[in-house]
Amino acid sequence: MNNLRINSFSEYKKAYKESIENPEMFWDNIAENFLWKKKWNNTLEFDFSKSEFKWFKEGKLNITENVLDRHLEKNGNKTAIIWEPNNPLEETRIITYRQLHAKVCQFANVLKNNGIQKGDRVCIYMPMIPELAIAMLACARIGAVHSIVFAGFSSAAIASRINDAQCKLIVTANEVYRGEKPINLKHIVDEALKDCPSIQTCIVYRRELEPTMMVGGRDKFWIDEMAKASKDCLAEEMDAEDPLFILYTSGSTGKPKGMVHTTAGYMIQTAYSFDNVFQMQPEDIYWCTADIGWITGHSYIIYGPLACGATTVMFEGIPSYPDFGRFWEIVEKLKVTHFYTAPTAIRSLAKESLDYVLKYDLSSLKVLGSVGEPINQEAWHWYNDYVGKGNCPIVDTWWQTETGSIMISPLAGITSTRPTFATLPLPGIQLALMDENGQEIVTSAEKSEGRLTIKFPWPSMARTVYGDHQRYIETYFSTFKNAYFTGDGAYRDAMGYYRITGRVDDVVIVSGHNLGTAPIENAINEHDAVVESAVVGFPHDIKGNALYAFVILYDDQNPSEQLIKEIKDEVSKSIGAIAKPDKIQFVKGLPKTRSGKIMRRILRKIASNETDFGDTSTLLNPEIVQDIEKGKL
Ligand code: 6R9
Repeated sequence: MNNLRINSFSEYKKAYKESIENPEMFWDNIAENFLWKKKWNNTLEFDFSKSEFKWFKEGKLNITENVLDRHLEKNGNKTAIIWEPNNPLEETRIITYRQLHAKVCQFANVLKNNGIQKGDRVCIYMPMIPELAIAMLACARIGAVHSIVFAGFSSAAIASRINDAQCKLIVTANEVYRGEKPINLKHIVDEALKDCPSIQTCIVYRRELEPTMMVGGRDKFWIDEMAKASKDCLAEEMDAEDPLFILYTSGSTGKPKGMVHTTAGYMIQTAYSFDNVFQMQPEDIYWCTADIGWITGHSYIIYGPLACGATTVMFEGIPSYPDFGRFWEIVEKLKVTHFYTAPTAIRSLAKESLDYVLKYDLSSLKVLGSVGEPINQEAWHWYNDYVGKGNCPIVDTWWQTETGSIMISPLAGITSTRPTFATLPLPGIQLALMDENGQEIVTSAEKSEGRLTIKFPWPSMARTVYGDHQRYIETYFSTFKNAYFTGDGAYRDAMGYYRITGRVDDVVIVSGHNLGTAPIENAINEHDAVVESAVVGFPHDIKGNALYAFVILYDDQNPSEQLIKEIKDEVSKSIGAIAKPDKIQFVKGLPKTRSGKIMRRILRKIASNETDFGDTSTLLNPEIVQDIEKGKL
């Protein structure tokens, strides 16, 4: 997409200026680079007070024609996906654009043969195998809305997501290996489907050749269904604003929010940001280590790279298997040029022997990326020195499930970087730092600190919370007038560079995963011995943050190791192992405001070994603070 590419810092500044002065013209020019079935007639229509945003109104298109068909004539034989299995002894799979196109069309017909129509929701619960990409693109081909659930989530978490979106069909796999650990996804799905009346069909990809229990009338094997399906499938004509997918993200209260992304805006901005942030050349090999179950995988393993005709690596395994050199072994073997990972992965590898990195030839690398949480100094320097050998720009990309694509990031090789700073907004992104009174901070001091907001719409923003527009309004557009509130704190230096300091709400980022504390507390409270609990994050060397649970037991209960284990199991069962607290402290009470709200601010300080608790006089029970501190773990 040569018309989209920014090639120098002065071009960046020019593009940024134009995008602010005339956003519609700016995005129009970008949108011209794509394949439309019918052109849009109004670039942007929005109303902050109703939180309604519409981009490229009346435009008609299909995203799969843009990520697949469009490349066939010139680049049909180019590799679209390189798949690297969990087990290094298994073979790498290469899938060209033409092959991917054929498989996507074929699976689209499988979906149709099973009664799926435009607008129906399809749940995908799969390991990192090419069939996951095929299934998601097949949904998009026929206008079905995919809802991908990360294949580390529990049965209960799958069921609540399926029920929220009323999915009609689920695609899964039987047994898979993560490192040495076998995980039977089909069993987890079977358990979930006990409570999911909307599901009519379950399609099972056989990842391992072992017997799989199939439920008659409901379960079908991928291979059998594919054998019956044709490889031709016309792309459904979609409206620019038709939903493309739902992806759940944790909220600070209650159940996860199904963020709804629509077709045209999402496509255009993921492609535009991918193209400019990573600055790929046609022969380059790009690898993002995220899971497709998270937004990073959606936008920057699949849609963004494929829209740009890039070669994207998909990795099934984990960084520590068979040893801590796995990432670097793959970089050497596939000659990866662009490598995009999370600070938590960097920290976990940096604590192991340097030999794991030094052993491999990493000279193919040109650009390194970071995403998911603030990257600390040590991790930044380790990444820069040992992986990039001081030669690869690091793009620290800030964005969210809700933003759909990267909002703040250096452009590789163009924006000068500053360790731990995500640097500058991409063109089209109008940031503002707000103080606690909702006033924009406009100074250009060396350190202006505030809450990060976005004061003008952008094409890839999520349009609503599935089935609950009110929650969308309240969560994102009620804290500040006429601006989207990110939930993050940030500061800006005198050059205008942004550094994200972390969440200011009750979401904790553990190993790069967004976890709401409320659902974890609910899970803990499920245990019969528990009266009440409060969960907060605290800094952790590897995970970035870990979880600390303060738990009140009934009077007749005694703390024990067994009880700690049972409480952790409750959390695993209802959310997933990732949400298990590292520390559980039994307490007599929790610090509460007079209106009964737990003062998490104080608990966060205790968990982080801080001693200055600020003003505790507004508490209902100030004496409890000392008590908790004494028993701190
Ligand atoms: C893409 C993704 C969003 C939250 C976000 C922020 C944190 C993401 C970051 C970062 C500092 C970065 N975050 N990237 N913080 N620097 N480069 O991670 O989406 O899972 O929705 O998480 O992650 O706190 O608000 P999501």
